[in-house]
Amino acid sequence: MVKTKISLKSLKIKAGKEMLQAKDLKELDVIFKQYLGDNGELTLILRSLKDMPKVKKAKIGKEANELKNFLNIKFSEAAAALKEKAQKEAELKEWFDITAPGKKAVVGHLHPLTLVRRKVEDIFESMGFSIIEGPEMETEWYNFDALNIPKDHPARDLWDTFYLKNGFLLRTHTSPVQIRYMEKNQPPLRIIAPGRVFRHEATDSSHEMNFYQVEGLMIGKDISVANAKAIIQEFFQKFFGKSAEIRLRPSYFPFVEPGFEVDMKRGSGWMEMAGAGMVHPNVLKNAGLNPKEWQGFAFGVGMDRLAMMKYKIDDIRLFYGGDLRFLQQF
Ligand code: FA5
Repeated sequence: MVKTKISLKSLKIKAGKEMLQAKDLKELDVIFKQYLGDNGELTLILRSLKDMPKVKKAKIGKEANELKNFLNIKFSEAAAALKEKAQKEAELKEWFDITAPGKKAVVGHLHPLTLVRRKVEDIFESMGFSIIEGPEMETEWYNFDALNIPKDHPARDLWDTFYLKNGFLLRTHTSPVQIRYMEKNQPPLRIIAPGRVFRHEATDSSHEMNFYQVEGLMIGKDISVANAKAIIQEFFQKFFGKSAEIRLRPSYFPFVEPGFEVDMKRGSGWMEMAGAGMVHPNVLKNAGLNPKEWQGFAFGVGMDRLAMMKYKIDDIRLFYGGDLRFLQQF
């Protein structure tokens, strides 16, 4: 008994010393096996327990198992330390060419439609307009009824959209924001509402089913068509430069009276850029305002069309294709 006890004690010291001397994981593994491998010194002691008398077996068994746990812990600590040491040495050894050119960080940039939106916002802010946002998922009331487009009105076909299972729809224009804003804010007021809109329609080079508009609304006691024309013209000239040529063409929108379309000269022809008009009395009423007291104008500009004209892009679908060859030009 005394002998085994001594040998357990000296085994502990010896194993501890050897472990510390191991220069790498390979050496450590050899030492581990020497004690705890199949025929390791401690393994042999543990295996011999079964032949010992009961009392001795209990005592030595306890101590030998404690030593086994102790050595296992020490081995894994030593292995972790050696691993860390090896890693540090490898890092130091790694050759570093200080003359090599640095890696260029890839810097992203804004999408052309974002650039346009920011410019539009800057211009209108400089003219005293506030920037308001409305939801893309709308109710039929705000997108149609409140804008003087009741259920069976043929104009609903012009703004056909995607109806959602939850009873909402995807807004076809930014005009619902007019109502939402007037409900909560007393005139005089001037706002723009930029945002994403959706249409259930076939796409072509100038039409998308998902695009961006910016709504404008100015209400006061005596706001007239002359104000509308002046603001719209000022905006186009600030956005495109003094040479920008626009025309107002009579048109029909149920939520304005009179209504017109704003076209911009492109080459030998014209491109439709916006709808506009004097806010219809029914729209004012639907938003809780007295049309005898208040009047004003509204407009809705296609922001994709602004970007197309500004950057001379002939196909609207390029904005949504995600083609980096196109996007990296901005
Ligand atoms: C409207 O959406 C009206 N809400 C505009 C308005 C507001 C009129 C306030 C009067 C008062 P319209 O459907 O014409 O109107 O669209 C307005 C502008 O959005 C168009 O002039 C055009 O520039 C752009 N646009 C319309 N449809 C598309 C489309 N499918 N793809 C890209 N741009 C479009």
